[in-house]
Amino acid sequence: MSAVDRAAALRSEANASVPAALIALLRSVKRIWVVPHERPDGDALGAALGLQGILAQRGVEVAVLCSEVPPKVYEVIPTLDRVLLSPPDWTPDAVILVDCGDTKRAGSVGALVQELPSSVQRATIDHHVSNTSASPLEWIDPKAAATCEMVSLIGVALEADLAVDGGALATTLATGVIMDTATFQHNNTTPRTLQVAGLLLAAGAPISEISRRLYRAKPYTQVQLHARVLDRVEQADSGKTVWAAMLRSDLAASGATVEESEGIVDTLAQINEADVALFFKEESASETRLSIRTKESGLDATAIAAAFSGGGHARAAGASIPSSLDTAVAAVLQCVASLRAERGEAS
Ligand SMILES: [Mn+2]
Repeated sequence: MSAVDRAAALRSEANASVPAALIALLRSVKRIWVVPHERPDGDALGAALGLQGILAQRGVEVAVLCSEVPPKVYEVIPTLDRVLLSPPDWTPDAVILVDCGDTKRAGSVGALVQELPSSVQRATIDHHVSNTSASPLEWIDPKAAATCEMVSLIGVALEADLAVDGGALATTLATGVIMDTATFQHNNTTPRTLQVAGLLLAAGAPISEISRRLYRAKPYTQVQLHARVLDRVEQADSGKTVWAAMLRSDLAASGATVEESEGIVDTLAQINEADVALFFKEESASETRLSIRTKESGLDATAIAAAFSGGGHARAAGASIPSSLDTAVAAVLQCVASLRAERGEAS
């Protein structure tokens, strides 16, 4: 089935899902700003640049404005270099926030948006359940796996050519879908997600290569850093808790950047015998960062984080602890042991 046929098969879903007022806005604008959230990820960038690619086909001038330089890993998006870090010299007809609900999440660009005249229309496209806005120009769909799934449906509703530029637009949109589903592994993946992904694949997105670059590619220094830290993995609570700590000296020794510690906690969380995984990062002599992962049957990660004024989700949470690494490790392990005892777990 061709991309055109696949788009046609999704058209009634797109027309039913995308609010008519949002489509009317996108059909009428001449110049807009599209703003992803601060510290943007692949979904926020893919949604913003994907919307740019779709609207460019209608002759709309679109500035994608971001508060930070996008991380290098997102160079998988062919048009990443079109992200602007400062506003253009024109006032837009409308501003669209993507992958976040309000301007506070858009960093320094959010402040610029607030300063725009009130005549500039505001719209939002987001899939976060915490977003409760009900304006017809704000399309919030918590059942969408990614904002890029939603922007793809906008492309279908506007009858855009998603196969344009040798698959560049499809690649941009697929990046967000693959990012937010961890390549269709998370339980947010729905039949519609796969239909959209099928459309993007048919339109030229190299799904396998995008996934490899996002999830299965690392610089040598990152592997060295992970090896050093994981070499010191320890067990507590008869193996049900596992933990490891990254020292400041590990960065110099491996030549890695602090961002390259990303993923260590996920490796710890893969250990079969444990239901709580803890990763400690020594930030300074008196500051330690804690990341927590727990399994479905295990403790609530937010209960551990809350004991140290942190937060997050039941399965993934974190906290910044104003103590030395050794003191923080001892306090957190003590806390986990107490929470286990409260649940009546045998020690
Ligand atoms: Mn997202």
